[in-house]
Amino acid sequence: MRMKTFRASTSTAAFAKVKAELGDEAVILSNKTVRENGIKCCEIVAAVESIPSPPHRATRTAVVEDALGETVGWQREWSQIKSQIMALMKPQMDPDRLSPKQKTAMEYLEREDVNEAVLAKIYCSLRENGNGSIMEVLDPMLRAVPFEPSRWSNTFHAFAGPGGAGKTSSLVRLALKIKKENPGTRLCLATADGGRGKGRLVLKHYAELTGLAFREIITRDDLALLQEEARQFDMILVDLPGLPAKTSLDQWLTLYGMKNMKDLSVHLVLNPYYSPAQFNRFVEKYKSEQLASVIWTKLDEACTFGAILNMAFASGLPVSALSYGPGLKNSIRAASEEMVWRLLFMRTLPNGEVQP
Ligand SMILES: Nc1nc2c(ncn2[C@@H]2O[C@H](COP(=O)(O)OP(=O)(O)OP(=O)(O)O)[C@@H](O)[C@H]2O)c(=O)[nH]1
Ligand SMILES: [Mg+2]
Repeated sequence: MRMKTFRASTSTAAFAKVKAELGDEAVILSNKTVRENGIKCCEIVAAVESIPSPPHRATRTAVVEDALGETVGWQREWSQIKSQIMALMKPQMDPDRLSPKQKTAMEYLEREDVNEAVLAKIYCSLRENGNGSIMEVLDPMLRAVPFEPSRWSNTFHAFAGPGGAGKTSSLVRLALKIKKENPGTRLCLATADGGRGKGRLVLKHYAELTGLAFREIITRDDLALLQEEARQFDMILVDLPGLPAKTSLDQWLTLYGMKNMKDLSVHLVLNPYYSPAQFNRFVEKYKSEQLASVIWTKLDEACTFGAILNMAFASGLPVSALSYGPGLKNSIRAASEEMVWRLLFMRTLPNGEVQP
């Protein structure tokens, strides 16, 4: 067995070093916060049975064969099965069997990039409902739980999502909004994004400016300390980093001791204009029992909004907030279902502006 100690400014960075040097088979023996030249950092002791052998197949054909042979075969199979089901369904989905109004609504949703799985579900429900309105069918498919302290009982709220999605901005905007609307709310802003200076500084800056508490989570020790103080706060908003390519949300939560925290809701921050393949990837990467809502950002930069319905259908999660501008002021709203339907059917942002 080979054992080695790794140090880095955050758990994520230290864990990345472990993976790079010892591979996926490495066993973590300890993970703690230590001081190096007076600065807090993360120290991981990891061990591996044997040193992983480097990849040896180097020709282009070999690389392609390896890739086709080993990558998550079941995922590929599943997506093939899904597309076959859709292909079988499509001829059954005869638009002429719908009322003219229903047909127009379906065509509209298709233009808005609502995907085939959702369209098939809507079609089947419309057929079952006879001449019912499309809203009767759509209503149960989408929920909103506004991001307001009274609507969320957990103390810890982590903001997760792809790099640059708008996690830090949404967190700060929602904190400022809550502070303004309910000045008595005891808020704490926490960053687990220590490796990326900017997000941490933004959070610290706004916490200082508005007199909110600010905490830094570098390892699970810091989280444990914050849990001890949690009773002082009504809400602790935690800014997470964009996760490394091969790390899932659950793996990251486990690393930081957040996996089984009962008092934690994770909100997934997304933009509506990622490709369908990326959305599928995100559903896999971020699926977690603690995932509680989706926050949609950069709505002002999108030209279709079907992704919001697609995601609601794929994940079953409610929408909690909508962000629609680059500035801090008047650029986020706690979500309501009406706001989402206005986006989807009228391309109207929550501030009333209509997208071209
Ligand atoms: N137009 C527009 N820009 C936004 C919106 N929300 C965030 N941004 C911008 O998007 C950029 C990235 O936002 P961040 O909040 O730093 O994103 P992040 O997810 O925290 O990024 P990382 O921590 O680096 O992964 C910033 O320039 C924000 O101003 C929005 O609703 N509309
Ligand atoms: Mg950030």
